[in-house]
Amino acid sequence: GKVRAPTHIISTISDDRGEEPCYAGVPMSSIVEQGYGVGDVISLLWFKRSLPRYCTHFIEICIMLCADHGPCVSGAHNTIVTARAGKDLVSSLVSGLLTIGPRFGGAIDDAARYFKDAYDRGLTPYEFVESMKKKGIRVPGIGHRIKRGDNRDKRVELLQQFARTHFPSVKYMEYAVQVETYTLSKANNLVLNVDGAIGSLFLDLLAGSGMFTKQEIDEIVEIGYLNGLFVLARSIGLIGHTFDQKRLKQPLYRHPWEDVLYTK
Ligand code: Q5B
Repeated sequence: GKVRAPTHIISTISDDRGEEPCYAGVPMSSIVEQGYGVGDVISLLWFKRSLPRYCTHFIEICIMLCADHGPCVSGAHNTIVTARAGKDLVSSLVSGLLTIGPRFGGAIDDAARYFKDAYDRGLTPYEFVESMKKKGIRVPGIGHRIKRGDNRDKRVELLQQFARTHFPSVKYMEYAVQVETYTLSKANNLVLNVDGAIGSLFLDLLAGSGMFTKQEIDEIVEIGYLNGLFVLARSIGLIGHTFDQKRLKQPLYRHPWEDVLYTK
């Protein structure tokens, strides 16, 4: 029989060999002619399937809501400083992206992991939060530098409204809200933040859409797909901040001495 030389790469998401590129088997002409959006393309390339419209719409809302949050957040600040140092677009973009992590924007996967584990094990919010405290771990998806119990994050409210209207079930989100109620009783800044809202709602999307097996959901949560939403979204804003600084011809940034505590 035929002997196939062993390949060095295995790829399952796209194919560029035919007349037109295909994403998860869907040809580019269908993507364009059938009016697919960026949420559909993410579904095909990340999840290898077409998801229902409410799911792709939710993905697009996440991308739009997280595209930027002003010049003062960690990522934008790094990008602005880098652009003002005369660096190119890619350098300015990645210097901002590199700040995304457990404290800033990159808590979505851990929020999903911890909320899922706590909910599936039937922990009360009290048991969950106090067990995290004992382990010395901050609850991912909870807490914000400027948002408060009396100044909620509008983005979180918008995501919740959309999901309550369109998702078959929002059990993980309702659990996250109960966790927030408990953490807010401890401190006013311990709100459910945008990472926690996306993390818990994506669990509801995965569990409620009927498009994923339990094993697939576990794998998605374990591998950690969801920080990708913030990375992708915030790239839009970081690119915008780079262009803004270049357009404004801003000079090299130097932090003022007065704002540094020099001490021995
Ligand atoms: N405490 C976000 O902290 C922040 C606690 C907590 C238990 C918690 C913190 C945190 C988990 C990670 C997370 C995503 C670092 C945030 C985002 C995107 C963004 C950003 C933007 C955008 C803020 C004061 C006291 C201390 C702490 C306790 C705080 N968080 N306890 N669980 N989660 N959250 N990140 O204000 O007794 O005094 O020692 O790590 O979900 O990144 O807009 O800026 O779109 O760009 O610096 O929205 O919450 O508070 O560190 O002074 O803590 O609260 O242990 O207690 P802060 P700290 P104590 S969304």
